[in-house]
Amino acid sequence: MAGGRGADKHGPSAPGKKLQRGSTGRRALPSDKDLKSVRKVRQGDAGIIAPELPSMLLPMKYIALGMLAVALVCSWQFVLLNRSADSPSTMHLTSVGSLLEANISALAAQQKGLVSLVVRLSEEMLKEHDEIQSLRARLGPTGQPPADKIAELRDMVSSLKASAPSGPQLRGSAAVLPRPKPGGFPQEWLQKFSQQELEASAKEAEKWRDGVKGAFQHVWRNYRKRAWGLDEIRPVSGAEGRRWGNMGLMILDSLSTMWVMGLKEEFDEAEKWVETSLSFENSGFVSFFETTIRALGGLCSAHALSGRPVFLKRAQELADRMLPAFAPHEPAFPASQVDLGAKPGSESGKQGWFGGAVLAEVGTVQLEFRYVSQMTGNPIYGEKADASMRSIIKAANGKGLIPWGLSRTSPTRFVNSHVTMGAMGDSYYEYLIKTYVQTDHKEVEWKDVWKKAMSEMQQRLVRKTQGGLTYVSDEQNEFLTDDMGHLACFIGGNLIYGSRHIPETERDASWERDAAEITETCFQFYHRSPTHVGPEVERFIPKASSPGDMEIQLAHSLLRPEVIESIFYMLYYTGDPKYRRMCGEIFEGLEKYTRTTYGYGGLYDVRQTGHAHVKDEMETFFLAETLKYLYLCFSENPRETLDLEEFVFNTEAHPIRIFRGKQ
Ligand code: DMJ
Repeated sequence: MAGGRGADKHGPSAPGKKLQRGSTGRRALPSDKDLKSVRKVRQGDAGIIAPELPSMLLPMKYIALGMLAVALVCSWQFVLLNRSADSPSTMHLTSVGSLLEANISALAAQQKGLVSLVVRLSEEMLKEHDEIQSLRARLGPTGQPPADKIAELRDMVSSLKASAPSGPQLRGSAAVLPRPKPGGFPQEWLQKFSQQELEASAKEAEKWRDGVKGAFQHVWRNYRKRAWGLDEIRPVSGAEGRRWGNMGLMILDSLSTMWVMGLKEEFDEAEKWVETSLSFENSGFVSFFETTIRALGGLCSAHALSGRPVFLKRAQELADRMLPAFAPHEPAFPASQVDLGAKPGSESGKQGWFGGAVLAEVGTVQLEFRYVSQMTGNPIYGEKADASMRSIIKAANGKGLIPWGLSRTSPTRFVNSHVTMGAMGDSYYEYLIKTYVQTDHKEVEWKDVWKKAMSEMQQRLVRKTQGGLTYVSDEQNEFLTDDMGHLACFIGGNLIYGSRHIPETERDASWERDAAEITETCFQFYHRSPTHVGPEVERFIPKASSPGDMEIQLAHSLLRPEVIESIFYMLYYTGDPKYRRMCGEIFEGLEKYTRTTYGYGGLYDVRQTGHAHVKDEMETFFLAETLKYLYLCFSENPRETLDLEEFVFNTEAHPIRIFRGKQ
């Protein structure tokens, strides 16, 4: 618990106090609590309780010496008793004499035991004393660990971390994720907020964190009972939901959330299902994009988190079934739809509603396919994904911002002029920076394109209303629409994430400023809605002042994650308690207006508070993303639940391990 430190320092159990004189005038023996405190000094964070050590050392010394004195007296008494028991005169004593002899022997035996006990105790005390003294010597005169020692320790920890091999063979246990440690807030947080503020914020979030876990369990219970192995469950009727390829999409998309929430039993059961019942044979044609981010991403992540080989095996099988959908020529895009069960020789890919290629679809493949290559050692998956991305970048011809429609003919060209951070464009930009992170910041080409795109976005798409709302507009035929979709709200988080991952010398301070302002605007999607659930699209009125500067354009909600996602990144890096409160408000809105008998349903109109407005539809991303980001926001220190130096989220919030080199 975060509050533990303060209590140790000043509370009634302070070791210095306990070792004061007892009522008899002699020094009291250390109590259990005192001994625990001594142990704490040895095992815990020495810097925190170090100031109490000096007051403790003196009594410890006296006690130890006292013990030795008692031991000496006892030994002497023992020798005397033994002598009298062995004396020849006692051989001629009567039965009274024999009784006395027996008593003396018993007494001698007791004394013997007592002496060895005292000796053992004294030895223990002296050992403790020596250890405390050496600890004290290492702490130096201030009682605080020297800064260079701390730096040395940090280096040691990070080099150990870096050299720790990742991969299936070494990650077989369920203990890969560091569990939250009590009270350890990041230094960066502590520079802006006091320990007390951060503790109060974490405390406030406890009920929300338990609530979010409960929300997941509520859905899962019903899914297990009524729709186990199906792609979706309907949250109002409890019937089977939409079909996505008959592959238990709900299970695949929920694995990583269960792991992050520590739902081990549920995770184990899902693993068994993946091992014994998952089949891609009867999928028919499925969306290449959705299958990549939800199913393949879910399996890769389950493997990255748990290290259990079955997930990699099934991920590779799925990737193999998807490979034929990649065009063997320029542009090397995957088809929009893929038949996972296609028989050899039959058509496995086909186009969707849009004849060409959708930017977000063909530009959101790298994290998952590269992971399969890295873990299996077969480069083909990553190469296909990279080729698709390179076809886009080639068509961009040096531009950062690009329209979302591309031709599938060579040379690739753009077939519309709709530039957006929302639907159709979003995750292409997201994956540019994340691929750079996934390569442990080694492949700079992706980062350079991302940087270009972000500065062009700031110049062309980012605007501010008179009321002070910073938003990211779509651009069509070179005109701003002043619309911003919920999907585009991911960009706040992506901006701060990217700016924290690129070299400091390349950072633009305005990214972090815009990240905060855009996230604030996106929160207003929810805050200004009567249900506190945000709508799908808002329109901004640049010349209006608040609150007339934002109007709902599309009023429904699919319980999307992007706003919470950005709040999560802002909290992760800044620690500002206001972000937790934002998530708290959103979560309470979701609980109140979208919870149903069998799950959580989207809303037809976020302005209506009646239950008639709840849809009988629940996307699997609600479990994969919305609940996961909420849970992380409510964690005491999210980076101890999920460390972004070790993992990168795919666009479906599945953590994928950052690749640190060849296996
Ligand atoms: C998710 O499936 C992914 O985040 C994707 O990139 C787009 N949006 C949905 C959720 O809104």
